Amino acid sequence: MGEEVFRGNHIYMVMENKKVAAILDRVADYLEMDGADFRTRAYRRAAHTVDFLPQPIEEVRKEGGLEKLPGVGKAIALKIKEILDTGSLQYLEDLEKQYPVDFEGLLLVEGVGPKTIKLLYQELGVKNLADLEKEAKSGHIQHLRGMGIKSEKRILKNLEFAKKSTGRRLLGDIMPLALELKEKIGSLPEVEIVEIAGSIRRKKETIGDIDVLAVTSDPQKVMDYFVNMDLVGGIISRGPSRSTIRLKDGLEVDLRVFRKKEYGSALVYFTGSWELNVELRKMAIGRGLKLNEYGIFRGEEQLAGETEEEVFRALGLSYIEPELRENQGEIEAALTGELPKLVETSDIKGDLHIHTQWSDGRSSILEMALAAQKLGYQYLAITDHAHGLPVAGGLDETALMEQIREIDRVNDELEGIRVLKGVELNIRADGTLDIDTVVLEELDIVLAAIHSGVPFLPGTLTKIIQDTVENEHVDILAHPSGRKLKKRPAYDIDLEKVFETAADTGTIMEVDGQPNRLDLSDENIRTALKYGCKLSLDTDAHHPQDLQHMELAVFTARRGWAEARDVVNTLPLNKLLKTLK
Ligand code: DGT
Ligand code: CA
Ligand code: CA
Repeated sequence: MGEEVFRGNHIYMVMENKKVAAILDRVADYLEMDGADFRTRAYRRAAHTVDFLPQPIEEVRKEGGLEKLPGVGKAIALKIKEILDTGSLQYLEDLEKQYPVDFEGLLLVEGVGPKTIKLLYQELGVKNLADLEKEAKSGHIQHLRGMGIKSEKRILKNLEFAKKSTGRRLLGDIMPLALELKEKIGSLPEVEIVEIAGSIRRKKETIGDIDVLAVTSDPQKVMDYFVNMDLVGGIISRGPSRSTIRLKDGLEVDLRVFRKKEYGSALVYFTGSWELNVELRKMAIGRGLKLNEYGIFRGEEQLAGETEEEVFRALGLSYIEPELRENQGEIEAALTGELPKLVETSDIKGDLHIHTQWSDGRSSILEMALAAQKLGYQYLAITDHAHGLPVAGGLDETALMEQIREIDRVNDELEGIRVLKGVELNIRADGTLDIDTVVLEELDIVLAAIHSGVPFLPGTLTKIIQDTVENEHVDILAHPSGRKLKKRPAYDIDLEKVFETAADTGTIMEVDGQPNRLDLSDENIRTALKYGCKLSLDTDAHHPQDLQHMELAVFTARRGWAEARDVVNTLPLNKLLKTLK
């Protein structure tokens, strides 16, 4: 199963596409300083298209296809060509000169967007996180137009959070890059085996660095290749069996080479976690053995080492999936044969949280349905935002009824997949939902969620969520904790109380697979399952390509010890419909 990540056709020229996308996105950030308008949206849309392109952007350009890409017109196509030719964009450099601020850093702070950055720069000269902290602490921000004591306090709190997570990257962002590296190194004829280890293999939500293991007949040649790849920004160390490089975007990559008979023990060791390694080593010592990255030894004799299975077996353990290797009970379960049979991507039969152009998505209902069909799904639920969420252009009752009729038409057109009628309700500060129950009764599925910007009274949130979960129309609580990775912690909710109510009422807890959400978290999932909750693994897709994020939801669920039977969207359509309220 460790190899599951590397399945699929992810092998694109991630770096170059990402770079172009990042530049276009940054232009959008600058334009948004004066408020979002059609230009901002055009650059955002183009950036998104390039980011998800299934082939190198250079290739598209050679085929003369730039202007045919969704969201890319003449003007932006010219800008893309300039980036491909020169590696930068004059237009962006001019904007940067006008506002010399650390956008990247400042945007990490939840509640600080381009407009606020402009205000802070013009009024207080804030250029970076350090300036921001200084001005917030000395109480200057509360006096700015549109700000107050509350927003100043919130900035300070979110700033602390952002500072803590700097340096780590999102699994969803790094995974494609790791795959590309694996592909590159694996393409050398001298390389017999190559694998990504470390936190990426354990599918941790954030990643410190990339750890690569290889078995090769010619370490020298492989190391040569590794430190000279075009992605490399600098060499930190270089040796015959281990080298460390820094990629151009700052991320570090370790490559270690081993002999084939050591590979399994090396993989166990460098997959970690550290905490698990310590326990395994103790177990070995308890049996009069020695365990390290080269194998399990009795005296000088290697008893096991070539495969992970034989290393675990030598310690009396059954195979432990990488996602479970956190020393949180998996050793005990492996000793007694009680490890869970973890849910897999191939178990998933549909996606229950999808947005379209009807609210803030980018594609039509039909486009999303066809994309879901390509993944082999039996169903998908269209769950656009309801109108209580003004930023997302949500639907009112009339629009929702119209969408229901449109879904009927789409279903008539399609065969082999069913589009379910749904909505993502917004939970208001008084606990009410933003669509009339008469209309809710017309739907197959109802999601409810809290969204940022709703002014809940302190201490009321847990009760409001519990009431929502009890609501006879609400099937799924979407992204229950409300966290945004690297941006903001979970809302102040007693999730255990929510799980208890959810288990009682049969309300499903979502695992939202957006790369910056992964909400519920692995830890929350384990707790929810202990309470007897069911899960729904969703993507919250706003674009057909986002449907790929199902993998991230599955990884997170696996880290939470979830089995297929815990997950409602592993059910075939008829059984799923019976499970919904
Ligand atoms: P990261 O990179 O912070 O996301 O987390 P990891 O788990 O990938 O950590 P990393 O890259 O420092 O090391 C990879 C694995 O190698 C780690 O999970 C455990 C193992 N490891 C490395 N050095 C040691 C060590 O000195 N002792 C033990 N017990 N394990 C080690
Ligand atoms: Ca690592
Ligand atoms: Ca490392």
